[in-house]
Amino acid sequence: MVSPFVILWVSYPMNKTRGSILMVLISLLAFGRVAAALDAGPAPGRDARLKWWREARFGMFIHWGIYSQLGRGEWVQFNEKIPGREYEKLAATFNPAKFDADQWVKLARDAGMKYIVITAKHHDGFSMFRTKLSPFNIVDATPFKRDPMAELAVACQKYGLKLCFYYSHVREWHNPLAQSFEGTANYGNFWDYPDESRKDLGRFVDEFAKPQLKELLTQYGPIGLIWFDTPGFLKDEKAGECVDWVHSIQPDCLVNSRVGGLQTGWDYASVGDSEMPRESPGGDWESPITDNDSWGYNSDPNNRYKPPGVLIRMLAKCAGMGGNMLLNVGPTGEGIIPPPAAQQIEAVGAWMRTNGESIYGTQASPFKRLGFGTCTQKTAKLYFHVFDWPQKELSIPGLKNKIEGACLLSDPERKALAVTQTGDDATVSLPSQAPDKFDSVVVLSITGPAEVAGYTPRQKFDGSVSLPAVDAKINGRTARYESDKDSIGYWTQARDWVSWNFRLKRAANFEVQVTYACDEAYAGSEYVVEVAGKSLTGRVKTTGGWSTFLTDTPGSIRLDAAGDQSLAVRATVMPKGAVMNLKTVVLKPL
Ligand code: H79
Repeated sequence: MVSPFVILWVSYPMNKTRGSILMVLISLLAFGRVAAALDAGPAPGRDARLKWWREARFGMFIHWGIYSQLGRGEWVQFNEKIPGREYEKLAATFNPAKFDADQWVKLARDAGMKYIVITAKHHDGFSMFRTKLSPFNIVDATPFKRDPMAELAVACQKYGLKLCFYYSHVREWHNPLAQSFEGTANYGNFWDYPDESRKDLGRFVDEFAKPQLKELLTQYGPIGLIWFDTPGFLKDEKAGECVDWVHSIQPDCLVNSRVGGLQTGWDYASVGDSEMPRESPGGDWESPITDNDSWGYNSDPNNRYKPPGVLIRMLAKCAGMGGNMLLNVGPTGEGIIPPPAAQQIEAVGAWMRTNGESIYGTQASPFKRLGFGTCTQKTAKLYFHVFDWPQKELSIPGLKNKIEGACLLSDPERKALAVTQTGDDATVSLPSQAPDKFDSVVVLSITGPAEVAGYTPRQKFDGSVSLPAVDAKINGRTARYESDKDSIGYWTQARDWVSWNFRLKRAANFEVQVTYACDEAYAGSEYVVEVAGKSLTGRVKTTGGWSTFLTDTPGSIRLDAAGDQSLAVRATVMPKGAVMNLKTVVLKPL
């Protein structure tokens, strides 16, 4: 799986002195089990339950609680070790006069989202709904006195969205029974409740979490899904009980994978927080992605909101990998969605009104990789999401189906675009201007289910050929593709070598550009690039580290024959224990 370390680092910029080891441990604890869990098999009723969710592809996540008043995220109590007595005072001042359920749900609806998932109770233990289980709740402990979940249920009904709840079933800082110690770290409330022997996660789940879930599942009509988080050391058996509990109260309510560790039985997988997988994790999956640097409201003026182009492309990429995007907003203590967030989401909505057909109810791309963007599909339709608009034509590599027609999704007349197909190579003529700055969708009608040949890199319109690590054939013992660095690493044996097949349209003189990284202690290997019976030699220099990539140009080469070619990179001399981390070989026409 993609290292959640990177994602956490991005999501939670923190003091570097806390160190990266901590981050790795956290990642393993929070998400390390998701990869294994993705293999959960079908269970009775699961397909039926998932029908709306598979169609939806896009939802809104809302992190809102009494912490929103402070503007330092939902972890503020833990980060600042605020004593419970002190933290409880935040309830007395919580009066979100500007909260308007209708407005929030309408914003989500206008953005093209089909469900909202709101924090019913986060780790701070404050219930944002009417509950008999604890007086520490929005109805009984605040001057606001209203139950926002009841109001959201009405609005969701009105706009046709599914209401769903985030519920922290394991980690809690208010209830003294909740889990603290998580093996290597303690993310519980150890400042108010230092005696670990008095904690009892099993009792917490049975006596508190389950009864609260029952309230959530009986007070607001049909609930789309329960979004569990941070299972920590919850026993598989207990996690299974939580799943069964939800299904026994509302059989159609979905449960995400973070209910527990390795166990099966949940309905779909949540990947890491703000994780954008590099390739499809397979199965039914969703990525929770926040629209800024935080989940709960962050008032820091340096807080960055993701621009619409980033959000639109993330949504298309999720859909292109067969998954959903759950886009988070953090409303303020006054109850408003921060205006920059609302504006970005409205812009995504404008794109969705034109291009929603290429997102809803689609399936993952049949192509392993497309240089210009991604692809989604429905029966007899392929939607190419073009992020980087090419000059004149779009080349589609390795499509075996007959193409019946092509058009731009944004064109109200659906004017036909010219298509040429030779063998499994297809090109679609494009207007010179991209219809959308971020993602223009080209629709192909095809016969039958999409059939795609193994990917062979093609010469681009500008005559260049790009051979990325991900498409290389790796011949040998230890060398392998590393997705986190998008390069070929572990090249520790001189006899290992890599090669690519590629297709040339026009003969030319090419400069050979090799992009690699090499740590100082390992520099000095000699490599050769072999193509069409010719070879060039280069020496590996240090780039400053294994993830710092530089481009080397060992020379130029003439390729005469158009057609299928093959290029290999080998090591001839390896004085230290490794060759390089090889990212790409590019042939640039001179
Ligand atoms: O609800 C959001 C997060 O609060 C929750 N999941 C998403 C959807 C989450 N809980 N735990 N984690 C994520 C991972 C733990 C991150 C931590 Fe930290 C890093 C805990 C301590 C260091 C972030 C930075 C929180 C406090 C400091």
